[in-house]
Amino acid sequence: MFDNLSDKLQRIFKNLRGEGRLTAANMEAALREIRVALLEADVNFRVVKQLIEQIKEKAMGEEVLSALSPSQQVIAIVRDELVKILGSHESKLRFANEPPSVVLMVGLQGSGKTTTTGKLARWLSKNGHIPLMVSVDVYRPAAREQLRVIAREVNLPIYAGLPEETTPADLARSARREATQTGRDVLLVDTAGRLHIDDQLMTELQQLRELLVPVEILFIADAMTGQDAVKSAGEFHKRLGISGVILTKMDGDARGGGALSIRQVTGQPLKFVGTGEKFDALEVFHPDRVASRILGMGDVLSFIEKAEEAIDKKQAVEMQRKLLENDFTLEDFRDQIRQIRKLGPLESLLGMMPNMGILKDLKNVKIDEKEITHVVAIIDSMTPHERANHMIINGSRRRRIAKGSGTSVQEVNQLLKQYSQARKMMKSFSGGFLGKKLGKMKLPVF
Ligand SMILES: Nc1nc2c(ncn2[C@@H]2O[C@H](COP(=O)(O)OP(=O)(O)OP(=O)(O)O)[C@@H](O)[C@H]2O)c(=O)[nH]1
Ligand SMILES: [Mg+2]
Repeated sequence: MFDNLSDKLQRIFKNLRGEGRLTAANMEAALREIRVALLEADVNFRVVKQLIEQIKEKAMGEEVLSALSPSQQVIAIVRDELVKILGSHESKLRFANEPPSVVLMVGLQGSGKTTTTGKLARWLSKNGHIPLMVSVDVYRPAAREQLRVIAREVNLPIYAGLPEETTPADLARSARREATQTGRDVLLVDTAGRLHIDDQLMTELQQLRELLVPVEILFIADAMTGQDAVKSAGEFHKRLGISGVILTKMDGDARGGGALSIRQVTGQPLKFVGTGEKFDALEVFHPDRVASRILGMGDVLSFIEKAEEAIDKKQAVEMQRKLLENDFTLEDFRDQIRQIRKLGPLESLLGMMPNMGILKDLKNVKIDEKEITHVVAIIDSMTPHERANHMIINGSRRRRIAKGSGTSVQEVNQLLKQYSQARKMMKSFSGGFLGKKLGKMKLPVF
């Protein structure tokens, strides 16, 4: 997501870098390009207009008279304004004082309500909550079964309903009772979707709202429908009063304009984004990090957070230190290879890394399990001394290591090459990474 926008903005900033100082003329040209880039990213035109006006006002005003270079100034201003339209703070999920907190999942057909209910239940349970799910979609025979299957997959409970419970209200009421009796603190209510916003759907949702008094009414929108998602969020808000939005299928929306327009157009915050079909593909929406990601500054924070989920905190801090200090030995390389398997799809990690531009070629690298086993065996066959200092591994040591690990000298050579490249890459992360070309790399990690 945001790939094109990010590329374009970086190019604009690069051009500004050559300018000695900001003038009305070069600023005007840059603003024109920024405007086009935003519109091409499918950002709502009113949002673009406002954004450009604000950037202009700031850039032309006294705030420009600082020690920063023109491109730094513009980046800072654009970033601030982006954060403003995205919402200055992340919008946390709200909880009721008296459990269970009821969360109503609403939206058009196929937007991802049921899938996101499963993802959110998983996210809640990972964050110290005890959720219960219920589907009140009584219209499509397979709908409730779908949530049952999902509940089994994420290994979390669902209220399945009794045969005589045939209306959404019946099911919702019983589910809430069950949540109270079994000490579940959040009840996620998956509702039926419609092709269009119609009165019947709205009446049903209004009834559920009155019955359940939900603490959150989350509008689930398909990001791939672009401005339509923004528009229907606005309509739902008018008629039902939503408290937040979850944009799904961000993995399929390269432009990302919906995410950039939701808050401004609907007045409601984007709380999460769905980034894949798997149940862990749900991310809290952090406006500041997303703004940084769009501007190509990477998203080291999201990366660390993701790493922390898989690796323990202490290790993550250590890894971060090593990344920054370039103190990255073969032993770390091996540990990282082991851990990377826990981190999930490489692509989603790479998207969060700084300077994605350079790393783009790596997007298609797949982790080969067999290769990992070999790499681990090779490193295990080294002496501690060798692991700490790869420079001493000469020809005879390489032969010994190959023999010891049941691999070949070529494989040992290849591994050492990969390791050196990884080190180089670490260095490029830790500072002065701009402009360094990494070239083609074939790595089992990163
Ligand atoms: N790639 C991708 N697919 C998603 C994401 N979220 C949902 N999907 C897919 O979108 C399709 C529809 O999802 P559902 O959860 O059934 O949508 P729904 O809103 O419950 O649909 P109805 O109940 O028919 O209104 C499924 O194939 C999901 O796997 C996402 O973040 N990324
Ligand atoms: Mg559904």
